[in-house]
Amino acid sequence: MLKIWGRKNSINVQKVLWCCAELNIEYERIDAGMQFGVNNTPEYLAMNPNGLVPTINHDGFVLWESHAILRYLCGISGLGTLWPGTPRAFANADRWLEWYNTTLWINLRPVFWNLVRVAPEKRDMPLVDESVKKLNANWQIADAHLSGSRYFGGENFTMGDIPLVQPAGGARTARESGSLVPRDLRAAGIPEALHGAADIIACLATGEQADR
Ligand SMILES: N[C@@H](CCC(=O)N[C@@H](CS)C(=O)NCC(=O)O)C(=O)O
Repeated sequence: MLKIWGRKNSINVQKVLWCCAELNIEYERIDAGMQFGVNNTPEYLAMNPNGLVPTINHDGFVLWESHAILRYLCGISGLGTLWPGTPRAFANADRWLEWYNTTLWINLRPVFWNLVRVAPEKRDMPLVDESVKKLNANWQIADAHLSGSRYFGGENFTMGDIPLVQPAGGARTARESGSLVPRDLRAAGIPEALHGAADIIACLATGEQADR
């Protein structure tokens, strides 16, 4: 049985839970991180020296880094579906996992951190403003891509959609609160992209907010 360590309101844990839901992978989830602790214990640090969530143990195989976990799970249960079956189709999906980590998150993090984690009087608003500009340019790239493609990785739902749909929704929420003006991403509102991940949708919809 797959074991997943991580609180379910973590955006990185949610990627993994959603992937499991898509692939019908059964798992046991152990709360860890923030108020739950666990991630600072010697036992946990022996599995994941970063002390971050998520971490998985699949029949003795331990892995951390949410996108590596996505690739692993899709590799064992999603070949030909979430992990597309040709090198080019795979690369088209995989590109968005890379883009999230190397491009989008770099700009999203300061916005999230300051607006959600830091008290108003301590916020670095010049950094937020600068990051929002960069983020909007990022979202325009995603937007333009989605104008010619049903999903990020092509005409079918792939692993490449999983990290991007959620922050697109988060960006939309931030826009409604007046602090961020992202593009009108198809991904932000496409329930079809959410597939069968009912528990993740519920988690997002009921305001169990994604935290880092
Ligand atoms: N690059 C890592 C980042 C993991 C990460 O930053 N996890 C956050 C939660 S989303 C964390 O563990 N924060 C500390 C905590 O929850 O106590 C990944 O994608 O798995």
